[in-house]
Amino acid sequence: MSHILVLNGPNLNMLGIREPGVYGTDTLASIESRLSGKAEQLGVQVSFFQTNHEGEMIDRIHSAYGNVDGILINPGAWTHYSYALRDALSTVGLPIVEVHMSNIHKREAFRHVSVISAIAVGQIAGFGANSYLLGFDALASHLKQTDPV
Ligand code: CA2
Repeated sequence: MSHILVLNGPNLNMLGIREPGVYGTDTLASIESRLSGKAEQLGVQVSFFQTNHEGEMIDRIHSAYGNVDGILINPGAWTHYSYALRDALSTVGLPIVEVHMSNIHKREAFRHVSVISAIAVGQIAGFGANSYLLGFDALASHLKQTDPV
């Protein structure tokens, strides 16, 4: 059974609590519970982690090495500038799917750049909470294609 680690970066613990106009009314806990349902449907194991601390995120990614098959990540604002996060993701060599609730390409110019995309299988942005479910589906089917047993 494939194991997917779902990572969320800074401020995403505030989902559904502040700025519902930009990021919707779903809380991170409700998104994680929908992902757990999807994982069960697909026969995939799932683990979750959120932090506001870059070093903690990097440590979690290092400990994923050898223990999970793929990573679904919303890196939050780190997306746009964290070479340390990109290096950590690249170092573990796992398939990565990058997700964003908002369409970062139609927001401020600084959000148009992702330093993560180049090391990801792909990016999904702009579908609100559904970006996570679409990204999870995409990663699960990518893992199935690369390891059909
Ligand atoms: O659209 C996304 O998912 C983002 O990754 C969200 C990040 C933002 O910096 C990226 O450019 C795009 C921000 C997450 C902040 O989340 C909040 C949630 C509720 C209230 C305030 C912030």
